[in-house]
Amino acid sequence: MKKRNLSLALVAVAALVSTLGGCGKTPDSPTQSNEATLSGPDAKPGMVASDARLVLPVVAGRPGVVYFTVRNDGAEPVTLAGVDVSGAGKAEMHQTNGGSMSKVESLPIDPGASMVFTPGGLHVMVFDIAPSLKAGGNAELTLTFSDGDKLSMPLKVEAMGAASGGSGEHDGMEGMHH
Ligand SMILES: [Cu+2]
Repeated sequence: MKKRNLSLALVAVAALVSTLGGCGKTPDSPTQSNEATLSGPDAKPGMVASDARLVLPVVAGRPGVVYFTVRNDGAEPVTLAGVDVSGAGKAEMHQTNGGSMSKVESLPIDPGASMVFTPGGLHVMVFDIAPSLKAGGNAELTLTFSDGDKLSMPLKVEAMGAASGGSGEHDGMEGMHH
């Protein structure tokens, strides 16, 4: 399992290098310069994120919710310590448990593990959403890790109910455990 994930990571590195550099030289393993490429301020090495979407609230001014998947392809455990959505005042990680939800301050991710933020489970609650964020548009989701590294990705903006019919988990705030 570990070996397979390492292979995937190397494939990802090779793909990124060929995309960015086009130098025609694909190294067998990450070199110093590759690591520099991947460890920029907005690309934590070994972390892969996908499927990020922001579901807008039905009523303007209420919180929205972000779902995404993040995978640790690195060799070390990491801890997701915060989230940020461009155009929003505040974003918090939450965990839904049955009918209520609680705030998640930090989220450890083991090597090879994925964290899936999905309706009914982990999610990001987004407050003070700017009117400029409209269904069909795009924003940016930035993850901040406990070591200060960040990972940014495009965020699709959707209307409530567009994809799943809505989970209802953000219909009310009475279940919050703050
Ligand atoms: Cu929530």
